[in-house]
Amino acid sequence: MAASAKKVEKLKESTLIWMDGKLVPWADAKVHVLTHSLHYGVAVFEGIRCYPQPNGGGAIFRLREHVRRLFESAHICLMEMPFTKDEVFEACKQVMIANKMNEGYLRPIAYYSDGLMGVGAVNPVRLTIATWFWGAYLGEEGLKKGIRVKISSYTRMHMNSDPTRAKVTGHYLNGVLAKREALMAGYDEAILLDQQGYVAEATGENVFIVRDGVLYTPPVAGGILEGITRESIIRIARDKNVQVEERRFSRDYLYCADEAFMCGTAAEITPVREVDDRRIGAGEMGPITREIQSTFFRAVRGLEPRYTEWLTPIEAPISAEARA
Ligand code: PPE
Repeated sequence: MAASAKKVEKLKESTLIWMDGKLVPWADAKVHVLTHSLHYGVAVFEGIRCYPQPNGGGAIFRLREHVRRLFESAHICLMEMPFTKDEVFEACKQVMIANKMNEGYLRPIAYYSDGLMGVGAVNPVRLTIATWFWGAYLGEEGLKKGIRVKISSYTRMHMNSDPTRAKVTGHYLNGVLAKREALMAGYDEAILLDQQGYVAEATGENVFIVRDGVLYTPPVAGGILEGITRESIIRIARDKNVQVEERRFSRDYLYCADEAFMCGTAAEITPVREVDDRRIGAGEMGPITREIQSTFFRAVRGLEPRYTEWLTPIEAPISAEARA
């Protein structure tokens, strides 16, 4: 069965959702049907992962950077956030603690609530933070063996039509159409080209390729989302003395890569074994991808001292004496 079929499972609910400063039961976290953002697609959001740590607690990966990007997305969309960055930072931790979870995916979303209708209406902004358990986004098998990808017939939107730097719900029409097209054609994921025809990104991931030992990824200036996982990978690779170049490349260059992978908070680091029915490298996870993926998974789980600055513990670490 295609890896895509596994994704239609029910969401693994948590108990409480943070809504405008209060924790409410999952089933009560509702909005009005005339919520402005539902009609016009202007809501800014983040996807953040919390991973279990060696002390039994959990830690949120690169929380500061995610909160910063949430506020930048709001700034780009002229949306006034009703809470400060510090409050959102603390609220994300609080959601994990309140749900007694040390592992999960956090989804903060700020949106225009109901009140007035019309494109020009500016309703009060509301903020919600939910969490649920999300396993391997592109399938466990995909994570180990790699996925099959299709270059989409949809083009990534131009940064002057939609500010691609912002993580806005409305952008995801482009992603949803590309993803569904790819799934219906029997692939696991789509890669979109930019307005000039160069590789941009996938529907929820940034793209990397390896050729002759060098890592290449499209530059942020090309109108992609500046992924936080992407940035972490660049740092991990350079720390391993792997050369990284942010450079545009075409789809045929991608076909001829030695290795390819995609990365994102949800997808983590997922190897690509085939693009448009062309085998990439040996058709399995390549050695550089494996090395980076393994360091990344150790880093998020608190096993790489060099990267502990990326982790925000959700509660005070339990000392060895206290655990004994
Ligand atoms: N590009 C896009 C278009 C994108 O949506 C994501 C994240 C990335 C790149 C990678 O960004 P980062 O998570 O900072 O490394 N996609 C989120 C949404 C997935 C979903 O289905 O919802 C995510 O991974 O959380």
